[in-house]
Amino acid sequence: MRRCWWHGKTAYQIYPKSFFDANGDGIGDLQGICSKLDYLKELGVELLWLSPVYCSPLADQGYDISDYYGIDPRFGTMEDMDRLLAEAKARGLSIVMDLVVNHCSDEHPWFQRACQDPDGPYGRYFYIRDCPPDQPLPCNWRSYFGGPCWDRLPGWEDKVYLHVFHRKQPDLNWENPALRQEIYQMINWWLDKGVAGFRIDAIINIKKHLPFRDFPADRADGLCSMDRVLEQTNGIGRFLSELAEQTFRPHDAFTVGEVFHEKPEELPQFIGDGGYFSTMFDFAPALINTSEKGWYDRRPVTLEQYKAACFASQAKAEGAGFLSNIIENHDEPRGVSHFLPPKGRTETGKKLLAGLYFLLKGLPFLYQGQELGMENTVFSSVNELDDISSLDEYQVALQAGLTPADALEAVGRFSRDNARTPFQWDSSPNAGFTTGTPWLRVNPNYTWLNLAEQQSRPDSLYHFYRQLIALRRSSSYQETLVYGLTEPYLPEEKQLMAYFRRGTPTLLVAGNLQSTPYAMHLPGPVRVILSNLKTCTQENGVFHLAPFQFVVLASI
Ligand code: TEU
Ligand code: CA
Repeated sequence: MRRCWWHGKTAYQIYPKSFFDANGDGIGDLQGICSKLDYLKELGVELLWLSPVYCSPLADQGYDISDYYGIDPRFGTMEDMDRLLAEAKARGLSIVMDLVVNHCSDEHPWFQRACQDPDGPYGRYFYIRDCPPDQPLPCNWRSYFGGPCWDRLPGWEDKVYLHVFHRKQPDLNWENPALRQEIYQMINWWLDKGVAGFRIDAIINIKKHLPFRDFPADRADGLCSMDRVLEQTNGIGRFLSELAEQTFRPHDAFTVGEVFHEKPEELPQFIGDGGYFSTMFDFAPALINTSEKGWYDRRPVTLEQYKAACFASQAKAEGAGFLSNIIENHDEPRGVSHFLPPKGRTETGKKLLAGLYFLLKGLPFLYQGQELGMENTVFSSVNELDDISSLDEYQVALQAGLTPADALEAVGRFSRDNARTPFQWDSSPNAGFTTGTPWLRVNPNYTWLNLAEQQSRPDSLYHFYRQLIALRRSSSYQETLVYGLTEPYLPEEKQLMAYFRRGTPTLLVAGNLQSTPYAMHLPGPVRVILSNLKTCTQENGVFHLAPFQFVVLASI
């Protein structure tokens, strides 16, 4: 594998709306991020991915862009952005922007012009079809946020436009070379400005299955999941290689694709040497136990399943490319609430999960608040849900026959809002996030779960993450932890998740997945490099792992 400047770094996702509010309007902003750069530097992360801060009606929290060249006033100004870039650079931090080019906002001038003149040049920026009200829609695909992915084109009774996400997110027509050039120009403008690269949103959707046609319905609504459609869609490579050639490659930009459902044999084309992207997220753990029926039908995840998913991905990526590892992001429940069994939801268990995912091969990403072990919040009413996806899933659950209370409980476990509650800085009102009223209710546990508390306590999860990040950067272990092969150790042991990272020296990463002790046979004499517990007991070739104990061992 060709070595790249970003391989040894740790990445951190900022969800600007919920990070830090500098002006007291209840919404996090760019000045807020700027004021916390020293904090991030101290944590040790070096690549900062910002969820969208472009001009947007915020129907999908910024993933609906109305001006790609502008900063939304709620987040700040272009001067704030320039300052952030400069201040980050001065600290050796790289800014990675979110690139949302499968769709834009229905308030983008392109779409407004398309509505005025569907047959004109901007009409061809979108997918617009003739469809009188008494005719079936061009196809029966279900939007990711529920309902058909076609809506009436504003101002036209007999025309519809495609939106695979929300109706306020019309899909851009990548078949149109003029649209593609417009996008490349915009990307190069940002790269020339000094951003290090992009996290690329929902990119697998840019190639449509054409001509539009129905797929077998998979729910009573007569619609078909986009996942099924994508499985049968081919030919995205042409767009992605052109995109990389005209933008990323000449800038040596860092790119991480949000790619669900790539075809397995395509991995080297996506992230191998000379691939479309630098890396892409490994969503295998996030997809465990997902159900075609909806969130209400999802069973809890076990750590044993988590282990199997991680090992399968490590094997798949070896020799093919460098994946990015996460336990959560702004679309997922909090990792500690989702992956840990109830008995493991302690600081010890949180450190176990942290260590197990962080030391896998690949680029580790932290999502804001993960370093504190921020947890899912409690929704006491459907009115507390802000996220459009959660509101749709609530309706799906009701339609499946759940009581309102059960529907709320089910949706609450997976709601994207779990990750979007404000960052918990300290125990002052609103967790120190804002002096105003936060746009989304702060998790009430901030009184004890907050950064200030953890900074003051050397054995906190926050300091454990700092150790992990420092370990991966250290001169002694970086080569092993970044490039060493991952080789599962005793994989058939249900209670254990352990793997070697092969190198000089080879390290053994091991965790007890259950609430009972576990005696792990050692491959040879070892010393402890890192542990989530003070006491480490080994005798006669056996390491006695306490419940949820996590260790990193090196041979002696
Ligand atoms: O997500 C793409 C995506 O597939 C998810 O929306 C997923 O289906 C959903 O989260 C399930 O609840 C990206 C962004 O990460 C997400 O925040 C946006 O809403 C979406 O694209 C549209 O831009
Ligand atoms: Ca603000």
